[in-house]
Amino acid sequence: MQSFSAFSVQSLFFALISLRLAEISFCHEGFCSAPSILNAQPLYWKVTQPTLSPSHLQDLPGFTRSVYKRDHALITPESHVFSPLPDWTNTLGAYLITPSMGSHFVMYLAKVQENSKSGPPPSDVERFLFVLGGKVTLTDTSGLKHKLEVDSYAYLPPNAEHSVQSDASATLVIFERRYDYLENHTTEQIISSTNKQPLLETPGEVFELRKLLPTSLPYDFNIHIMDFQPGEFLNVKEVHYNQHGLLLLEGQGIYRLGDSWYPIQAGDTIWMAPFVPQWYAALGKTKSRYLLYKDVNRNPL
Ligand code: UGY
Ligand code: MN
Repeated sequence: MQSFSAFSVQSLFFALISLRLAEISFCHEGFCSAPSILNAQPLYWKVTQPTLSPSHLQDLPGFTRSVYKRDHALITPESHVFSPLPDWTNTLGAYLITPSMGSHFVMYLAKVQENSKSGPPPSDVERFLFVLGGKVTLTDTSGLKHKLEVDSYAYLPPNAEHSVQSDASATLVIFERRYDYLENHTTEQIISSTNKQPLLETPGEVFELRKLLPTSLPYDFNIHIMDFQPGEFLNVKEVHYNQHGLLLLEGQGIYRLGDSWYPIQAGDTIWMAPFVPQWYAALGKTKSRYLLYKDVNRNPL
């Protein structure tokens, strides 16, 4: 028994030595890299095993999928630039869509931190905020406090005093627009969450649709939540007067904007100017969900 185990240890030792020698002699041929016991991956493995995954390409110096054109923009996460949000405390913001692009609204991400507090929007500006991560407390005009968790949202009419506070980090996406007043109409504060909104009819289309704001006349924009299963796409190749700000919340697919076709994934933002041809097809293995700003209820003249 003893001689057998001595033999096994000896043969294992020789096997290892010969493997190592084989490795070295292979390396002498000039094709192999350093022995794999030192490196997890052979040298230059990315050349021979390229991946087309966009997240992998984010490692490439100078590479971004972001695009900025006259009638549309794609802003992807590796391009986000955060700086302190004016009038807010302990909050960093990244403006993704602003009127300098041609939009009549702003869309920005706000990363609130411990002991943060929002600043008010400019006068006559309405605000819509949606929680993407963490929790915040909204204090409304009447002083009532509302806990907002992921997937909940609030609409604040123009000049409605309010504040958003947090004692931990959270991320919001916010839309603001100078309210387009209509005689004898006013909007009201709305606080709710996506899952409380009913699914709506989408004649001629297959995606699932929820609207987060009332469709009545006073509201000059709405926020749609649209869900597509992989393989589903817009039937209408849309060209319309309305503008859009889009945040892909889940999934991946191909967005057509004008004559360009973009692979997109969760975290991407899109600006669509009036009349830009637009179309989406959901791909991958999980559902796509996007949040979409759309101006409504006003005569374009
Ligand atoms: O309602 C819309 O305009 C929406 N279907 N557009 C879009 O998804 N690009
Ligand atoms: Mn549209």
